[in-house]
Amino acid sequence: MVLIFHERVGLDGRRISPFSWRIRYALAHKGLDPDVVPTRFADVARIRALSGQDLVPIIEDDGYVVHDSWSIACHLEDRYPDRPSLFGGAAGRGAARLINVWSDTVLGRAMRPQIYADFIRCIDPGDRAYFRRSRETQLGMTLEQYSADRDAALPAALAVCAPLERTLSEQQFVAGGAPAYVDYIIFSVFQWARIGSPRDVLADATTMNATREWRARMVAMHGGLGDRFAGYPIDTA
Ligand SMILES: N[C@@H](CCC(=O)N[C@@H](CS)C(=O)NCC(=O)O)C(=O)O
Repeated sequence: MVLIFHERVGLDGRRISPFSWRIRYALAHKGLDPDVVPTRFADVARIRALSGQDLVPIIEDDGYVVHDSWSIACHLEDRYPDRPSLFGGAAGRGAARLINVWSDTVLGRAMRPQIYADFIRCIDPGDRAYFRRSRETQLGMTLEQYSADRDAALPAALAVCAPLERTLSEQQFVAGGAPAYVDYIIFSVFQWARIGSPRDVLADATTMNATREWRARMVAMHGGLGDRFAGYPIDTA
């Protein structure tokens, strides 16, 4: 078996993508140890030639190419059914689809202004101009303008997590007594925020105690996977 993981990297190999983080955790959950191809934004021609589109993560599994984190998770589940399950069956997969969409559209968007003005420094210096130009075109403003009101916006960003906090105050993991892909999806957004900014969005939130404790459990699992790579830059570049 030849398994290759094309993973987004930033400054000095930092792992900066929430989509890649959820696949990193899914691979660890399945006990799979792929060859990793660190992928910068500048590597888009290679990614396009490989997969016919521009985004990572991508998995090559014995030559079979899968892109999009949700499709990759489904592929891993179907291809390695004898290893620990990511979804816990068809109903679990269906519910995980909702969590995936919620994380990308509601949670991710709520967190983005919290970190974007800092996040640029986590990106490889050679990719920063592209990142700034592409995101500022999408947003219609500078990254700094987008994040300017983030302190005032934080309570609203955390309010979208109220159902998460309630769930985690009643059970250890989103999936119940043990973690599964739903945990990896949601955690990947908090991990992105954790690595992408020196400002901890959960630090002072008394309404987020269970989520903060869950995040610490998630960081520690799979041999401390959440701390395996460098976090927010301490350089001043
Ligand atoms: N729906 C995709 C989204 C992946 C995605 O948006 N990846 C971004 C962040 S690493 C990317 O590759 N962007 C390339 C670019 O902006 O040029 C998934 O779940 O994998």
